[in-house]
Amino acid sequence: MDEQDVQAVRKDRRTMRQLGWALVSFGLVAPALMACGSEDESKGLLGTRLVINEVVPRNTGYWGDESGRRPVDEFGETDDWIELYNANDFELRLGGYFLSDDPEDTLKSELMDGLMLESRGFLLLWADGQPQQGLTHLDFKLSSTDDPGVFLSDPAGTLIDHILLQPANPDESFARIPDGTGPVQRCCLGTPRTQNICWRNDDLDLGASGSGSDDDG
Ligand SMILES: [Ca+2]
Ligand SMILES: [Ca+2]
Repeated sequence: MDEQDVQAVRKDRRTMRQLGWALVSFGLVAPALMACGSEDESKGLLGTRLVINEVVPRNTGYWGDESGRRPVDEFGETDDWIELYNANDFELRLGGYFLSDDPEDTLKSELMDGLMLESRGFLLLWADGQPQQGLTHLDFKLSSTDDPGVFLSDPAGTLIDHILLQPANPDESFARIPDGTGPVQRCCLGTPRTQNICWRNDDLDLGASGSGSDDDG
């Protein structure tokens, strides 16, 4: 799909996107600043089997896994990341799908031909605004304070899934538990390219006594 085609899809699907965002907005009712481990109710709008499984909007490269793997891209950059999950029983071609951080411009970053996702597989995409770095690099960066969420649209431009974001601490994750179908939980650490597990303050040996006296209502 070339740039002209993308523009045509944008025009044709504007009404659909506006309808989709109206539905999304319905769930955007004054999200309070929650602690890690709390739940949101973001769900796929159309019951799609390709979903946004996890988002880390303030990645610093830390991961509690003992394997030594760190969530950094091929260039060693600690870019923010989005994990997709294919809940289908078959492999998916991801070329033509769209991701965005803007509910009013949901066709911001088109996934390119060549990106495949196996059945029950995870794919990590870097929200770094550096598409020149490869197929897994998106046209936008996430802002942990300004972006309302992450939005996934199918090749027809129809919004099929979203995860709403809230102001996040470093390395906090917004993750569906269980993978692919569950509600979104706010977790203390991400699980890049693996099954979502919600690390909570009590699970982590951070050498501190846990939450303080945040006046978040
Ligand atoms: Ca990068
Ligand atoms: Ca994960």
